[in-house]
Amino acid sequence: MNLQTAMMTIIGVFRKNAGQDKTLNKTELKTLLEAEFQGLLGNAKDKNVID
Ligand SMILES: [Ca+2]
Repeated sequence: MNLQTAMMTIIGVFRKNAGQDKTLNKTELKTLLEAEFQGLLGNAKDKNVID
């Protein structure tokens, strides 16, 4: 994956989670992180750390 493709992917994921207002609120960010970094966050002992 080249840098341009990577950027497009990041923007796509952002848009997918940002919704109509095109900004990520705390809840949307959390959803994004949980969806995209499942393996990483799955190891966290306390899920509230993400907050
Ligand atoms: Ca939003």
